[in-house]
Amino acid sequence: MQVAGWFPGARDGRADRAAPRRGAPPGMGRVAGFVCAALVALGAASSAGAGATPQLSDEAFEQAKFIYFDRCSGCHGALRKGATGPNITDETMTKQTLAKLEKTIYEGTDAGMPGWGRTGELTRGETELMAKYLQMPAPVPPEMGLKEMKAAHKLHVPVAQRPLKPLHKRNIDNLFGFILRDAGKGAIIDGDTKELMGIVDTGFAVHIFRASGTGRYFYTIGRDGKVSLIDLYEEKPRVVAEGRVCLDARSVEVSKYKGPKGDFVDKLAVVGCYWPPQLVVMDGQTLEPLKVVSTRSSTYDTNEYHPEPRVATIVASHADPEWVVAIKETGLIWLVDYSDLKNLRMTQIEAERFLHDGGFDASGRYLLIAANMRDQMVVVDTKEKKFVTKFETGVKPHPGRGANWIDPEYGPVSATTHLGEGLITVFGSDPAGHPEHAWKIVRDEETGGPGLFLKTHPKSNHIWTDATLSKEEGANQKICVFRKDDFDAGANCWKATDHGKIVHFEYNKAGDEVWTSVWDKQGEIIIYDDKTLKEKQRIAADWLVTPTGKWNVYNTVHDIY
Ligand code: DHE
Repeated sequence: MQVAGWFPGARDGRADRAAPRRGAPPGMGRVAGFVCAALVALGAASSAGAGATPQLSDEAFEQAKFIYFDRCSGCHGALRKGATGPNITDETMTKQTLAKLEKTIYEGTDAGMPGWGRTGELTRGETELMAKYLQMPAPVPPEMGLKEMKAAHKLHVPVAQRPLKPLHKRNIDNLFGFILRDAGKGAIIDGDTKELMGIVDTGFAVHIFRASGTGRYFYTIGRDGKVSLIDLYEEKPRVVAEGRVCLDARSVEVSKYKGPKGDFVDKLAVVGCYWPPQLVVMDGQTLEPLKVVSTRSSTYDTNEYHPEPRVATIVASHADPEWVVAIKETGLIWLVDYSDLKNLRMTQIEAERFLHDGGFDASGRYLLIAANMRDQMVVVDTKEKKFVTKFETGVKPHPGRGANWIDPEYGPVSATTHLGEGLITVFGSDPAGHPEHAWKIVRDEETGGPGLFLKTHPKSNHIWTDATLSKEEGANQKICVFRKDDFDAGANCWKATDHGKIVHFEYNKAGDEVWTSVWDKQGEIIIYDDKTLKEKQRIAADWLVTPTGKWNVYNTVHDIY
């Protein structure tokens, strides 16, 4: 089976989201919604029996395969065995009628699945196609090893030819990397002047940016497994190396450790793949692929083999030369020691299924990560390399990297918002100084609706939340902000846009401005004064195609959130 070409639109690793595929009906180029909180009703068996297995032409099958990859596999997995969304293998799906499946796909469910037709993202024809596709056996995507990765690797600028110091006078610490999701591009913006420094080609529906330990480089990972290395020393930021190490991916991280065990800053990078389920270690300066580690193993609780344990969050430990890697389907946290790749050591910590997103507490010692389908937050001690605890918060916690601050009554706390309800939950996160509150919920408040992200900064009195997933009219266009010194007063909410939806926040380096995105085909960036909550600037431009996530160099290097 061919690796290149498995997913149409991702053929050469330079997928152009705006260009419809062969045979793709209009609409395939539109803004993709949040795929995650997904097809729950599809998992429920219906008493209505189904007919014979549907047949599709090769072209229709390819089209359905791509739609599945683009919209569904994030939640249900390439093999459709379920994770954030339920199992939707053909055995389960043929227990339902095509009409029922179409209704669910088109209308969505109360359990959180977007109505793909209702929101205008799938046509009636595409919905019918997908219902049929789900009743057919899931095609198994090909594997990908070092040979294929080496073939896809491109070193555009060898290290020796890169500038020794910045070729501009900008403040690198305050640069922002912005995702232009459906354009398959990333924008670098000067946080001081608000000028666009440049736009670079990244992967299809690029998912996150990470800054290197020195802050000189940004790494990006596309949903198609394309990884790009962007040099911020250049006058116009440019991709100096790129590669393709998976067919489906969401995470990339760098080696950040410097201490008695060595200096690994900017030495290595790692990509976490959804498919094939594996970790890929690369040279941090060239992206040359070095080592592939499969994540296929057994679930932490039932000890059953899982063929598709996907890599969710990866963070670089501050305690040791290790990556902290969340393996979604097995519910394990791996601490992968990158100091000796030939004799790879790893600690496997039993946590919870299905691990998704998270970040550090303020001390940088504890990983706080959501097991969102079990409604739990999990705490792992990266210094002692041990599971600490897990506790229920609300319906499908989703902290992004999270938010840490000092509560006037409870001391250092951390928080999460939720995909399944408009709720922010605050819990103690200082076991040394405030053991009585550690890992216990100390406050909660309503937000503007089910959301994706929250953010704060040590210098700010505010916590910002979105309601991107809310189905209530206009709610996903609002921002709700809480005060640290008066949290119980509830949120101050306002409508920030009359088009698209608000998603994700990031502070500037000084911690006095907050940047957010209007996620729309023709999107915007809104910059707020954090003290007054007044809008300072709104950037609207042709190049702002579906802006989603954004990262400030300094805050990303230092895990400030
Ligand atoms: Fe994300 C982080 C997976 C849908 C925007 N997203 C992450 C991480 C994972 C993940 C594993 C953590 C990476 C890390 O820290 O190493 N996201 C998934 C999915 O599987 C899911 C649910 C479905 C899918 O098919 O992709 C999904 N995510 C979305 C979106 O729809 C969003 C809103 C827009 C998009 O680009 O598709 C989106 N995800 C983000 C952002 C972050 C993220 C902005 C980083 C948050 C941060 O502050 O670091």
